[in-house]
Amino acid sequence: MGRLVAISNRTAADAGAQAGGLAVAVWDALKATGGLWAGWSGDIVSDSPGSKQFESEDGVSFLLTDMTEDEHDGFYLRYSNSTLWPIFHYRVDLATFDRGAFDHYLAVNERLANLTIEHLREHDMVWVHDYHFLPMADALRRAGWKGRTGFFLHIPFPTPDMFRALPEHSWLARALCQFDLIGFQSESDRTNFERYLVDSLDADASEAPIYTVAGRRVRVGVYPIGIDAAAFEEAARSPAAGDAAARIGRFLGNRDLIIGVDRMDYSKGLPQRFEAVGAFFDNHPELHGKVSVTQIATPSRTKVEEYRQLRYELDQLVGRINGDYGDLDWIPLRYLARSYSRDELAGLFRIARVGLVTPLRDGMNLVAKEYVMAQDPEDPGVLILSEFAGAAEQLHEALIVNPHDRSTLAETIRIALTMPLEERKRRWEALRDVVRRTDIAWWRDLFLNDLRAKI
Ligand code: GDG
Repeated sequence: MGRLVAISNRTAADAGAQAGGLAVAVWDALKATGGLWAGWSGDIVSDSPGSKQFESEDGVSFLLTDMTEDEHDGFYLRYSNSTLWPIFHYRVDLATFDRGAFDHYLAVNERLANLTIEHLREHDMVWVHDYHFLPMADALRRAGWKGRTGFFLHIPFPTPDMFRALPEHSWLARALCQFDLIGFQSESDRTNFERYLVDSLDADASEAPIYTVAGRRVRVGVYPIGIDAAAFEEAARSPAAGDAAARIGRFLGNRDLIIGVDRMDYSKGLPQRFEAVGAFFDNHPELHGKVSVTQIATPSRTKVEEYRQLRYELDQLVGRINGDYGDLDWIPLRYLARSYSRDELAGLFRIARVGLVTPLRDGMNLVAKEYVMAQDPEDPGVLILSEFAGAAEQLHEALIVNPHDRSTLAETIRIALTMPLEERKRRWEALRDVVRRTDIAWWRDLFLNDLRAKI
């Protein structure tokens, strides 16, 4: 049996990625067959990027390359995060288009492909992750690789019209078809991609979900990513979780907590969420002093201008809402622009009466699943979830909302706060069952089984 070879921008070898669910799943899969993990070292050098290879104690090999400043700027900051990310999240208004950035994007894909292929063996299976590497299979094929190669997109796939806003859409989609299997988070992402294939690339759909594009067969599928449900449940009962809950408890007194935890990203709908919180306090003077919202917004991509503007906008909004509704002994909306450990987050989720997960677009959203697993079975909180998160296709028993609809979101917060225990339990048990059943190991096996299967 061949090994598994994973390619992703960040790998478990770099501390920043270590806590994530993806790192855990890929790591477990690689350990099982003594695999290889290729990606970026996290280092930026002024010229001639080096690469290194080393083996971990678990027998997993890492193959990591540095990036030059120009590559980091063109490949990562500009094409990946200022062109693809906004378009795939339906924000064509925020996208920048720049041929030079695209050239760097291709060059980095090609360089990593050429480096990886030197280490590939005949029966290996390659699993590529996310929008940074849409052309990876194409680059590998051109370097002579014929083996099984799959791709998983962690972010949404936009509607065909939105995708066509990318000047390079047709080239990118054809390159993507060099994979054997393309996996999406949700049915809606898959449908968007299939429509694009048929309408724009004239794909033969008679054997769907296998499509023939320019004589090549490619399979598409839906693989909603999960979390390590058991580990998160445990994290919520850890000493660090208890300490975090006790600390925030001293601030809260007997007030109810509403929690949000997101990377500070415009896709997460934070300004809209804050506006809805303002509307909620406006509509419910009787709840002033009785409820407090805490939003943890972990700074992200701070070198990209749109993210700096978002930070500025959030600072202003929070100031206004607390100025309007706060009192001598009460802060309605607390906003913490910093990160906490996974255990601490789990502790905060556990004591929060309501979890607010209201992205404008999200591939899946793991916070929604983490909030569910952290709850106390005897007294569970209520999840409010955006209909535009991939997770909404699975978590039907959440209170599903349109994050743009401020007044309904405000009203949903009130409904969540006053929901009777019996209904909270019923909804939560259904949610917990889904999150447990479709956990990270389920996701990994589902994808890898399809990748292994003949097409
Ligand atoms: C992309 C897609 C898809 C957040 N703050 C801290 C922290 N986090 C953790 C959360 C969660 C993860 O980061 C965020 O995952 P999400 O899924 O919510 O969102 P993205 O980062 O945008 O992830 C998304 C995902 O990929 C997986 O495919 O679901 O749609 O956009 O685990 O808990 N973790 C720690 N401290 C923090 O302050 N330790």
